[in-house]
Amino acid sequence: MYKHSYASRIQNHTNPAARLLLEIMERKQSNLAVSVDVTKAQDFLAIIDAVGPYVCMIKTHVDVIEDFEPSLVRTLQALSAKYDFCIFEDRKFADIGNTVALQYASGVYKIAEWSHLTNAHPVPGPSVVTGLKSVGLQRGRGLLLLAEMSTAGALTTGSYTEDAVKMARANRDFVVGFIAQRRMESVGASKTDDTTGEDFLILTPGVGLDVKGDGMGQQYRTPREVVVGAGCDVIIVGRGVYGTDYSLTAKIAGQAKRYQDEGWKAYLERLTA
Ligand code: S5P
Repeated sequence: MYKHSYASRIQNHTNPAARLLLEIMERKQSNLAVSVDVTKAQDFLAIIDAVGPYVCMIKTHVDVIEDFEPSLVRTLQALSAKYDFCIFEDRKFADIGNTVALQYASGVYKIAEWSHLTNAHPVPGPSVVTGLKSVGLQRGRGLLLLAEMSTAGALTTGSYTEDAVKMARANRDFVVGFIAQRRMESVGASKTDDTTGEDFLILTPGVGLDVKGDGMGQQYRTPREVVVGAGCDVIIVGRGVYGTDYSLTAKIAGQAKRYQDEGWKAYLERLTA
């Protein structure tokens, strides 16, 4: 059982984005990240305004927003300051180093300018980290590698996952952890997760309290299964929080509070088990 508290782990990280996330988690007593996957800027902002008090992080897919304008990012940053949450653009970079550096810094979205954390598929090998790091490190940004996915039949298993952990170990100033379904410290190591002396942030999607899947391959586990059973740090919840009617902001806020409570209760159970 991984028993280290979020507060005690801040000192294990030099990366400013990793430290900020752990500080916010402790301050707000929240290990909930809400993934806001909606296509209208107005809905996007209304959901963030509703869930803001309950989350440590907002995860975005900016490229699905149909009426995106650069001002939306400034509003998002203002909400991040108002409600005290980190921003994680779930870009899933997966190209050669030179291309991902351009995609991260430039284009319409200029992700590196506003997103504390982003992520990458390890599939191109270490050069994907080198490219992103050349843009993000100097700005105090952090990277998560997708070591495992939540979907049925995902190819992210065995030696692929092990190689993702190796890529992270070689870049600990920038790679702060993983998108994964369990802890990763013991992968490729002969010790248990909590005795390696390593500290990766484990952010875990595929979390839901009411349903087990979405009919398109997504697989859900409960916050307790993820945090106590698998030792993960942050639960990422999308549709389980905001449902299908985005105008029901009081209900959305209630769901966020429900997931915050469940996630934190599970964390306290893990610490004291
Ligand atoms: O393995 C993964 C990795 C990610 S980042 N499985 C996922 O579902 N995600 C993302 O988490 C996905 O892109 C989506 O934004 C979110 C899950 O949303 P939900 O509505 O199924 O909770």
